[in-house]
Amino acid sequence: MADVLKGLMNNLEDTDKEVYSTIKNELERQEHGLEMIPSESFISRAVMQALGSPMNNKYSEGYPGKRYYGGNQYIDVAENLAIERAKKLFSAEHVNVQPYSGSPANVAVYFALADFGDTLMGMRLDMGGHLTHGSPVNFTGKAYHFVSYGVDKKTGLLDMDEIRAIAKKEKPKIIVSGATAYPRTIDFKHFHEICEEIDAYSMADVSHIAGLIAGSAHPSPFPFTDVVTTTTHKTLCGPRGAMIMSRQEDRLKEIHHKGSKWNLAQLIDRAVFPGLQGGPHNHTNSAKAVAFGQALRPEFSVFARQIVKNAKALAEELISLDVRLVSGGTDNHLILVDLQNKGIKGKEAESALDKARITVNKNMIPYDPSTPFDPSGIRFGTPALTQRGMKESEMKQIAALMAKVLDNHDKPDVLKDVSEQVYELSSQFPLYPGLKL
Ligand code: DSN
Repeated sequence: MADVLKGLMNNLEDTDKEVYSTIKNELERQEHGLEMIPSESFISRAVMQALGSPMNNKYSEGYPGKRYYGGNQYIDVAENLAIERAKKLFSAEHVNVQPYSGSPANVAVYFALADFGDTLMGMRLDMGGHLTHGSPVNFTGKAYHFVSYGVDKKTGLLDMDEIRAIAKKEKPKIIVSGATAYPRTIDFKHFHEICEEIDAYSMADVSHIAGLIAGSAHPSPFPFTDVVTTTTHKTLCGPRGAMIMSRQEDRLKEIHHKGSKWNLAQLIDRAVFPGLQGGPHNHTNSAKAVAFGQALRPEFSVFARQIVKNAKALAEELISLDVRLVSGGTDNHLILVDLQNKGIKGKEAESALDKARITVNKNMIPYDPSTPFDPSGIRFGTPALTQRGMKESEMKQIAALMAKVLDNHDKPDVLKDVSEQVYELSSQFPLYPGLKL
C-alpha cells in the first residue's frame, strides 16, 4: 500500500506529512472496504497522473484555436483530444468538455436554451431526479419555472403516458430526462418524441449511466436527443468533471431562437464560456481525454456489461434474502432498497453498513413517508466493485453480508464479524495496481 502511494505521490510524503497521511488513510479505506455508492468509481493511475500534471498551471479562457491567453498550443491539443475521443465514444456531433462538474453543465444548457422564468421539466429529486433538474431549493428551481414528473407509485417505473400528458399541458421549453436514483432503463427516444410533439428541446442528463452507454450496456440518447450532459467521474471512470454533447444545428431555431446567428453547438459553447465559467481546468480536461481513451478500448464494453450483470446478480440475491427493491430489480448499475419492511431507516442502515466497511448512501424512495435527512431507503451499485474484478459469485457473498447487517444493525459483534469478512474479501481484489478496466 505505502509503496503504491509513494509511486503515485512522489514528493508529497516529504513535503506535507499531514495531507499525505490523510490520503493514505483514505486509500486504505477504499482498498479494504466495499465502495458501493453507485455514482463512484476509481480512476486509473494514468488518469491520476494527468490530473496531477503541469496542465494544472495554465490559464486558457476560450476554446482551442481561440484563446484569450498565450501559450496554449499544448492545452489545445489536450482539449481537442478529449473532444474528439468523446465524439467517437458517444457518436456526438458537438462536445464541450469544459464544464467543471455536472451541476454547472446542466445550468449551462438551461442558460443556453431558455430565458429565466421559462417553463422547463425534469424529474423530481425525491423520485430519483437531481437537484439541478429543478428542485425548489436549487438555483435551477428558482431561476426557471420547473414542472416535474415522478415514477408510478405501484411499479416504481417512469410512466411515459403521464410524462407526455404533463408535457402537453405545461409546454416546457426543455424536457430533462435522466436520474440519480432510477434503477431501470430510460427510454430516451420516447422522451424525444414527446419533445417533438410540443417543440421542446430534449435534454438527457446521463451522468450515472454514461459508462454503460459508452459500453453499449444501456441504449444511447443519440442520435435523436438535442443535448446530453454527463459527469465524467461516475461509470465513465474519469476525473471529477463534466461535458455537454449536442447536435450541431438548432432543430427549433425558427421557434425558439428566430434571428439568432448561433447554432445549437455555439449556443452551448457561449453559455459555458463566457456565460458561466472562466478558465477551463486543463489538468482535468487532459485526464478526461485519458479516460475517454480508456473507454474507447474493447475491454471497456466488457466492463460496462459486467457492471449490469453484477447489479442484477446482487439484486436477485438480495430479493431472495427478503430485501425489498424499488421497481423489483435493476436494469443498470444501481439498486434502490425500500427498508420499510426491515424496521430500520436509511440513516441507521448507512451507518451500520459503514461499520461493516460497506459504503452506501441513505436515499429517498419514491413516495417516501420520511424526510431527506432520514429517508426510508438506501442506494448502492456495482461500478467500483466491478472495476476491482468482482463478478456474480462475489455479488452473492456481498448480498448475504448486506442482508446480515440490515437484519442485525444493532448488534456490534455481528457488524464486527461482517467487517472482518469484508476486509478479507476486498483484500483478494487489490485496488492499485490491480484495477481492472
Ligand atoms: N451526487 C450525485 C449522485 O450521487 O448521484 C449526483 O450528482
